[in-house]
Amino acid sequence: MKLKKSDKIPPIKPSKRLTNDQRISMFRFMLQAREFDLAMQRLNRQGRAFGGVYSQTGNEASSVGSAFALGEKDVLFPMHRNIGGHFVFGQDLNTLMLAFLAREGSLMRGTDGTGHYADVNKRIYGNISHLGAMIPVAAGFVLASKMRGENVVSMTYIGDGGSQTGEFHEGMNFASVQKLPFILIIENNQYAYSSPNSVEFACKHLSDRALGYGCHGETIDGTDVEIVYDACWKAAERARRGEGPSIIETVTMRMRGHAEHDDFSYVPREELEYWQKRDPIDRYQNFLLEKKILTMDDITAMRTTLIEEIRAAIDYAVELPFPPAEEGLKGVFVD
Ligand SMILES: Cc1ncc(C[n+]2csc(CCOP(=O)(O)OP(=O)(O)O)c2C)c(N)n1
Ligand SMILES: [Mg+2]
Repeated sequence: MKLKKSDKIPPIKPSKRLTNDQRISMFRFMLQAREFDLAMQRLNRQGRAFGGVYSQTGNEASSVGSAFALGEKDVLFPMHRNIGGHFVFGQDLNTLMLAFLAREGSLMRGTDGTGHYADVNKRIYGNISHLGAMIPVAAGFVLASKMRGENVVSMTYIGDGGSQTGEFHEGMNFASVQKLPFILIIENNQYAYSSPNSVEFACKHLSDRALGYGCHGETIDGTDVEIVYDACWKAAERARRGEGPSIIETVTMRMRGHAEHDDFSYVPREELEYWQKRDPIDRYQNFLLEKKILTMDDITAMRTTLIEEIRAAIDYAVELPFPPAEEGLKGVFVD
């Protein structure tokens, strides 16, 4: 992206719909997501978490603000940078750690460590794929619930890169024609692997495509959690009123490589510095301190507790065995 160096970092735009308790809750989920992410990076370097470890640093406001806006019957199809949404939907640390460390008996039976699980009791139905496959499935989910007379909203995510796939078009068109209660968050984090936005698409905003589908579309600051919450809350209300789907593009930055094996040397350092100043957690922390909703002591205590909880989950998971190799063949071939 072209960096506008003169740009001042705007203050957080408070949502009229949030209580201070909800604000503290969102902040806690964001902090939890960040600390979980840092722990996964360390575990990867220690050789204890292998396969793809996809950092979601920079994505906390998009992930937490969007999931937080959903109601208690709504369903979530999170993607690889949406650990915050798992926490918002009540997933517990031990279950997540077991899954991410690919242990026997975990939600993915230890066959994968990148969060490709569904936990139906928690209304979490992803991550099916990074590249568009969740759009038709999440749309189909609410088609089924609509036919049963239920008023459920589904939400899923796609990256700037994934937005260029066929399933994006097919899923969005279908959801719009059927006026389904569906919300698509496009997390535009500037890169798809090593490809910057400039070689991915030629339209100005990815949400402009909504015009072609005949649904709602908007592009918002993906580093302001209250803006994300507000846009998604309104999208869910429209969906419940039968007004069909919304495409919400949250603009943010992938602050590390595609996954931990990638040193992201192709990302100009000035670009990272620009976004570093817009860190979603720092921005929200400053807001909460300024508004005297939290003190620095509260935040330090919150962070310490979260780190201790994550450490306890790691201690729990690393003691447990990996699955036997034959487990990898189950569910692949007909018995
Ligand atoms: C069919 C297919 N091709 C390639 C990949 C590898 N892959 C996974 S994510 C990704 C890039 C996704 O970029 P984007 O949609 O911008 O999401 P981000 O990782 O930036 O969050 C690629 C190439 C894949 N999973 N499936
Ligand atoms: Mg991307």
